[in-house]
Amino acid sequence: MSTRIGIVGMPNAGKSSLFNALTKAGVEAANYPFTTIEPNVAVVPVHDERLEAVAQTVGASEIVWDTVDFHDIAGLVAGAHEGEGLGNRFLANIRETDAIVHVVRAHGDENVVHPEGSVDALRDIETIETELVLADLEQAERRLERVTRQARGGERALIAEQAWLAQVVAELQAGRPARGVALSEEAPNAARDLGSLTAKPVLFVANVDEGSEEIPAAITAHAQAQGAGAVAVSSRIEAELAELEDDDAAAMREELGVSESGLQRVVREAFALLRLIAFFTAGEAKPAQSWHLRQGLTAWHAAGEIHSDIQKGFVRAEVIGWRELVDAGGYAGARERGTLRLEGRDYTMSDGDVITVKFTP
Ligand SMILES: Nc1nc2c(ncn2[C@@H]2O[C@H](COP(=O)(O)OP(=O)(O)O)[C@@H](O)[C@H]2O)c(=O)[nH]1
Ligand SMILES: [Mg+2]
Repeated sequence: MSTRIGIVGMPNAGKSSLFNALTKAGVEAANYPFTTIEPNVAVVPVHDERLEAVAQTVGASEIVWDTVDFHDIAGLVAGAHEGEGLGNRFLANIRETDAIVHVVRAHGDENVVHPEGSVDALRDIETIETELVLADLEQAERRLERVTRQARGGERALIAEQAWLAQVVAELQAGRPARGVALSEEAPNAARDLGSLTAKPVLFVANVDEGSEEIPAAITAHAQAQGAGAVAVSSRIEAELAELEDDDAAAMREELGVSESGLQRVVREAFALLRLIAFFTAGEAKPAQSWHLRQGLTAWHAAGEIHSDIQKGFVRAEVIGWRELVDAGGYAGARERGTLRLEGRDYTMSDGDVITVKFTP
């Protein structure tokens, strides 16, 4: 399943500009496997040079990139948890995402109105975080009430969940995010069932002045204190660059002193945050494809990413690192060299593995 990321931030922070740049990147890239795009969902292919090398080596018919869905979530203002503005709908939208990108205004363009009248990154971050905490608190209190009632029956898992929820409520009441409360071993699904917003990984995107790539120190410090990531981009420039042809965009980047695509940086940092590794499938005259998987998962999980039938019928997997495959000039060469390995379902996947799953249909 593709990874889902919600973009949040104050009004006018630059969310939609970032989103438009992402959308444009998605539409322009060849071979992206989804055809229906909701107006506030950008499907962004995750470019990976390793797959290009693999595809060429094995003579693949085409390349199909794995994608990330970015959701532009409008309407987060102070009071959103009480349903101000589009509040509640917006909150329901981010509950379903895997991670949050928090866009923070850090550029000083006076032509862009700030809802609070001045640019202050930390104040803005705290406004948004407070809304998320309050929304979670409401949800956690409601769930605690319900689970407390259910736990009267004496079931151990429910008693454990009740205790865990009480801790979460206390943490949120103190104004702190839910991710600070350790998961409960006796109630392993409690966190998933609560679906708290403040337990999701966060990437701060500092929307900086054109030509700058520096993350303001206050944002770096705040991100570090939370175990969150941070990158700097200029949303407006990225949106403008996305309108240009590749060559023109590269030339303009050079002129501005902006190195790599800010969008690629956002995608890469988001993936690092989610601890995802990439793996590939590729064969002669077939599409070469990239996929993503949580670090530490197995060949069996990888099979499930590709297709549930392939996972169900899993027999064994042929696995090789992308570099070895390229060095050997293809599968036949790799077999001769003995670098193509047979692995069982419990094999832990590595970043850059190329896998062929043998399965019984
Ligand atoms: N100077 C400058 N203006 C920006 C930048 N990013 C966004 N803006 C402008 O700020 C305004 C609000 O941006 P938008 O992306 O719609 O914000 P949203 O409300 O968070 O979706 C628009 O007029 C944008 O053109 C930026 O990096 N630099
Ligand atoms: Mg917007």
